[in-house]
Amino acid sequence: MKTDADRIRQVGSKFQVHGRFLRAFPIGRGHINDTFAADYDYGGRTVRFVHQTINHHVFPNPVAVMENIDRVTRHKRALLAEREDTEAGRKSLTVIPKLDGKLYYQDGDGVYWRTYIFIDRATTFDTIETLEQAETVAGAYGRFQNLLVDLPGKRLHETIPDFHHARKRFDRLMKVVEDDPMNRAASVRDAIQFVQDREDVVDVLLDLISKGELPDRITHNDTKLNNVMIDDATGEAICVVDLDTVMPGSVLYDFGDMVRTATSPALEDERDLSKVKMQLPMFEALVKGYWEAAKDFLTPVERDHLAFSGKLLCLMIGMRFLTDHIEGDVYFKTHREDHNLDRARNQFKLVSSIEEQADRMDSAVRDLCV
Ligand code: GN1
Ligand code: MG
Repeated sequence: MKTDADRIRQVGSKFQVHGRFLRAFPIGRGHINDTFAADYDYGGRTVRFVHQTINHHVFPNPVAVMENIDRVTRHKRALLAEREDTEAGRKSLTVIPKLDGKLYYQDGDGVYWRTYIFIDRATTFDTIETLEQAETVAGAYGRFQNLLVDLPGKRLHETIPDFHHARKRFDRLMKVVEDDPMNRAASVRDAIQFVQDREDVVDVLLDLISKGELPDRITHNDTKLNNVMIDDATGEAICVVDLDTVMPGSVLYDFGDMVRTATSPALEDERDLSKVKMQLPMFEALVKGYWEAAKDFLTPVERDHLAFSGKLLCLMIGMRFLTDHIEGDVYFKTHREDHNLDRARNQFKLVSSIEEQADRMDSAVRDLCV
């Protein structure tokens, strides 16, 4: 059987990586793609690259994914170059093309791969530790959105159509409950009920979008805490990564996902729900960091829904985990029995915690966003 190293060596040889392959090892904790770092000897100096799959069951059009990423990262590097930023190479992902210039490689098993320059001397965090981190991360995503406000050219591809369409996510859950292919619905009635009790939440932003009151922008759409690389030396956010879902959307989906992943002290799959809570000081730090970076383009309607967006995103991702549990764990990678169910219950606990503090969150936004 082929080892990871053999497989990665073979993948690496297809890209414009010209050193001698030394070693490869898995990195990253994503639920969708497989990610490896690989070292190459460039005449006595070790250079590290990232080779990563693009899950084409999740992203039906990997070519479109890479086109989006290429446009966005080029735009970002051009702006950094304009500012004569000497760290430009670490502040943006850099796509390394295949030998023939294509942005991806499809191997003999049909798996799509892409290659990036590895960003060194930086770390990502899975759980929040300090208020400074929350502020830094929110600032990084705010600046990322700001940078894309005037991306020239045609609209970006929608790499996963209706990705944050909460109504469709809700309806899909109800459909899966009805079909119940694994006979799991009966054992999770309480979780299903939790969602049904909050059906009104799913249409709030969609209604604003259809009335033209919420702008269509370019957003990251996966603004987890651990998709921002923090510089080891300075503690500053150096680079926003995981650009697969960069596409048109509402900035509120991005802010909400920050609230989801950066205000709870526990991991997304923590089973001890007493540890799962929305910490108001972390929320305030997110608002501060985000407002500073986004105030120039944010509309009043966007600002007024910042607190709400946290609740929506926790509910929406929770619905997706629950759907996947009932369907038989076909979408998110799982590493233990009932993993998706644990994740769903965790997210619903966060929804409840947000509901308890909704007024305080709204007044924090009013106080800080001036
Ligand atoms: C997935 O693979 P990862 O961890 O980057 C998912 C996100 C979810 C997240 C939950 C394309 O992202 O939408 O919020 O898991 N990405 C996709 O942790 O579905
Ligand atoms: Mg992702």
